Amino acid sequence: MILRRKYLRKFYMMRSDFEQTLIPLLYSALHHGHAPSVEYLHGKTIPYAEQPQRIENIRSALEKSGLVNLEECGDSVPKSAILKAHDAGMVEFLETASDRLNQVMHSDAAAYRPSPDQNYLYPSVFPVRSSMNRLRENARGPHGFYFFDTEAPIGRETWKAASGAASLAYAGAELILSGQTHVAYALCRPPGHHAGIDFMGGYCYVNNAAIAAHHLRAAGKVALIDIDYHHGNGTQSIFWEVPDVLFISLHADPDTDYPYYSGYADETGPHGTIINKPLPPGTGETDYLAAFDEVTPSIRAFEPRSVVVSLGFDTYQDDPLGTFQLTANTYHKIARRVAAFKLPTLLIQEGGYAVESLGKLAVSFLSGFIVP
Ligand code: SP5
Ligand code: ZN
Repeated sequence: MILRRKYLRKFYMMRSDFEQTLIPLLYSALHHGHAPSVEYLHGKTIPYAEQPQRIENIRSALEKSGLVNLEECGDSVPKSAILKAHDAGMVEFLETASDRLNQVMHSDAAAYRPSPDQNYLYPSVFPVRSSMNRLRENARGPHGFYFFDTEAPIGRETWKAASGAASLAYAGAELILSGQTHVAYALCRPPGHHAGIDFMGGYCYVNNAAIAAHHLRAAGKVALIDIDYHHGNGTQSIFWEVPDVLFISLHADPDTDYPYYSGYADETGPHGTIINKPLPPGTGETDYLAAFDEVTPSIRAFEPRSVVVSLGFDTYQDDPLGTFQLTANTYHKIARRVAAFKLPTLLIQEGGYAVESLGKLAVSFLSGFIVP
């Protein structure tokens, strides 16, 4: 982590244990290298919703708000930290796929005429169930062995961006472990919560929140609260059997919403440390906060030593992907509830696609951590 000294001094100035003047905002410019232009929907290509401007809008609004100290970080996450969350074969595939892009895409060139701006590999053949599990030895080609959908295309800079995002999450965990701050916000992009032990998809490659939570386990039990609109299927897979991480997810009912195949209330894990709260399409503030308040006693009973929030803004009323009806002020109310745990808290950026509104939503959320 590259931490500039002049900033370090500033956020040491805390008024008390759980009040501090400025919240570290961890940012890396590496995300710009990853910018697919399209995704598929029902046979059409549509603009890729997960675009770089999302992060820049959040960053500039937070900087203007005066709530944060911007910390620029490099690509510094140890490989061992990534491998706590992910299968080594998947990480190797991702790390090398960017470099092998020409070779990998060229193998399909006979079937189409690649255009010069076609710089992203979209896997589109996925192994299903037990009858298709022999691709592993041949997973270096343009297949979807490590993917569950077409929404995580790989470009030349994708690995660097994903590793850069994981570095922010890891650096945030370090800040908290060292006691330098009680709240930190990692401006991760690409997002991570759909990336599981050995699968990628849904705009996600490396599970930033999971890497941070694994690191924070060094200080005791961790509660990982996922408030993105979509079920954090990747995070759930990573912590399914981990008894000292409580995974709580509030999300759109998988009966009607992506990722469809997980996130039902009966998925509780072998240790009862998975809590899924599927909510109906169109859920508004009152019902959302009531659902949050319902899981609060379980979080307290778990007695975590730190909290990780998978912070998606796709629950916002104007989000183009979601159906929920949360307002900007709802995020302040959610944050007040999280802050009320009075635990060291790491915020990890996940989704949110109402690009022009993201800044005000992030400011509203962070303001919930500032004591008036
Ligand atoms: C990190 C994250 O939020 N990933 C989300 C990936 C969601 N992909 C959804 C694809 C289905 C889109 N359905 C569009 C419905 C528009 N009303
Ligand atoms: Zn989402």
